[in-house]
Formats: sequence, structure tokens, C-alpha cells
Amino acid sequence: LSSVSLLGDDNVSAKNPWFPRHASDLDNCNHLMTKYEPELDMNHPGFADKEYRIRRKEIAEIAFGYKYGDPVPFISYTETENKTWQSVFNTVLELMPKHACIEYRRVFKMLQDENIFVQDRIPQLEEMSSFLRRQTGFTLRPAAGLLTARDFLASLAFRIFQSTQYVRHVNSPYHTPEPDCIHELLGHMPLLADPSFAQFSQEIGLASLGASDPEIEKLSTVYWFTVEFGLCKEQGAVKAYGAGLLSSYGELLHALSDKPELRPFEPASTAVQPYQDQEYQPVYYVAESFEDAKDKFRRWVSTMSRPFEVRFNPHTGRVEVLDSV
Ligand code: TIH
Ligand code: FE2
Repeated sequence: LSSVSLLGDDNVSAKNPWFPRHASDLDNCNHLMTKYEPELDMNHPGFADKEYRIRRKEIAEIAFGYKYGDPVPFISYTETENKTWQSVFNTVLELMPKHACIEYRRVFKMLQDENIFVQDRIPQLEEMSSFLRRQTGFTLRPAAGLLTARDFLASLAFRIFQSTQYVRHVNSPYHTPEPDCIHELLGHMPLLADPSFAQFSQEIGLASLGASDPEIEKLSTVYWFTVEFGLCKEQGAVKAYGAGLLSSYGELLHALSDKPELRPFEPASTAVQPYQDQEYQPVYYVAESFEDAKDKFRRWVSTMSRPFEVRFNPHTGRVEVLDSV
């Protein structure tokens, strides 16, 4: 570790692969996975619903046209879409006091006080983005659908969350295998406003920049079992903090029943646990606390093979690369 030098942006090689160095570079990080789309998947509840598919296209176009710095475009949600939101919102209200972690409950209350979380209309991503900016510096950009893990994780390095803006089909409000804005808003947003959780999210993002494909796979598995489906301890009880649990009445009850297997969160083993995203999870990982999860994560990340280190400079909004060999 004798010499530490800053590498320039245009010095791209195998040892120094391309990755976004500034939030504006995320305009190039919106590659989609074609999975669970209503157009392609016969089991999707929207497959036979032409109107739904047209609506999905319309909202996807908005994300494709989005550029860094734009406000997130306003969507005028239909009565059906707001009704779907209302069903999910009411189940969260009912289950949250007992099953959601304290950090989630705290921000949820703030969002209600600010009239962003109300039962009869879907919050706009733009108002949520400015709320988050004030809490933790996180902001949102619209995504057309499920992104590749590399692109999705990269945005977290800049405290940017790529969020879908379309709404799940009205016939399956309590569980959907694909992300939708109800999942993003009710699942992810409250915790992105929590300082400790925001830091954890950004660190996963930073660890992903320039990582190899197998390491991206591991990081996205850790993300899956923490940010999406994580459980944590709270005064002797087990609570949910994972977004996929908090936005899905069906899976939240499943996770906290005696059916699944619960294991302690341990990054090295969690990272190689196979998972599927079609049905409820058979295994969940329980963290002692966000702080503990972060410590363990940091220790594990430092064993990764990346031949350089990165750090986010909050003054410039740029990721700096430190060649530390
Ligand atoms: N299953 C979640 C829900 O129904 O709200 C959505 C997703 C979680 C993780 C990926 S998609
Ligand atoms: Fe998610």
C-alpha cells in the first residue's frame, strides 16, 4: 500500500473497467431484465389485459426518456390504480405496528404527517424524492422495469434509487413477483429515509462498482436477503425491514409464521444462498441490527478481489478511484 494514486475517468482497462463516476452517468445504467413482463409471461395477471399492457408501455416510455437532472414526471394515476394502492396501504397500516421494525414505523409516521402517505392516492415519485433528499440525500429516478443487478446497484453508490412508476395489476394486490411503484413506495422509501440504512444501501452500491460478474451476483444476493427480504431483531422479537415483505401482505405473514427457516445474517454464507423470486422465500436472514449488518458487510466486502478502492466524494458527487496495490 505504498502508492495511492487517483486514476482518470478515461483510463479504462480490465483492471479499471467502466462504471459510473457521477450520477449523470446513470443515464447509461438502465438496462432491463426481461422477466415477469405482462407482454411475455403468460402467468402475469396483466397478460390477457390489453388495457393494462398499454398503460405499462405508456409509463415505461417516461422512464426511457428520463435524463439526469429532470424532475421525475408526474403520473396521473387512474381510479383503479389508486384503488390497488389503497388495498395494499390499508394492509400495511394494519400489520405494521406489530411486524415492521422501528425505523420503518418512525418514517412511515413522518410520511403520513407530511400527507405523502395517504390512503386514497399514490404518492408521486417527485414528492417522495424531495422528502428523501431532505432526510438522507437519497433521490429517485424512474426505471422502466426490473434492471440488471449491476445497473441497479451502481445507482445506490450515488444515493440514487431507481424506482418503477407503474402499478401492479388490480387482481394481485398482495403479492407480485416484479417490482412496481407500490412496492418501491411502501417497501423501500421509508427505510431510505433512515440514516443508518441509507448508509448501508450506499455501501452495497459502492462495493458493486467495477466488481466482477460473480461478485455482482453475490452482492445482489446479499441485497436480496437484506434490503428486499431482511428480518431483524428488536427487543427479543423478530421484525421485518425488507421491502419485499413490507409491500406484500402475503409474504410478510409467511415470513413471520413458523413455515420458513430463519438464519442469522452472515454475509459470506448469505451471499451464496440460492434464491428464487417467483414465490415466497423458504429462507430468511435475521440481522442483529442495521449497525451490526453494516459492520459484518464491511468486513466481508474488504475480502473481495477488486484491485482498487472507491470512495464517494459528497462535495463533487463523484466516485473517486484509489489504485491501492
Ligand atoms: N413481492 C413484492 C410485492 O409483492 O410487493 C415485490 C417484489 C419484491 C422483490 C422483488 S419484486
Ligand atoms: Fe425492491
